Amino acid sequence: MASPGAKGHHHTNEISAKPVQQAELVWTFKKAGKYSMACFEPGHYESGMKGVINVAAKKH
Ligand SMILES: [Cu+2]
Repeated sequence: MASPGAKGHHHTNEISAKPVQQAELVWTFKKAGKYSMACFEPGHYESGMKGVINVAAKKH
């Protein structure tokens, strides 16, 4: 994924880490549902580095 200032697009909902580094992205989902997530390093998405986050509705 692109880091700030790097070529390409950058969104607030993305994060990048170098090999062996760790990084954290905290995201608050406002609605239940299925959300797609993926890695956009060249070739990664095509290799299957993607998934779906299933956000369950809050139990009352
Ligand atoms: Cu990747």
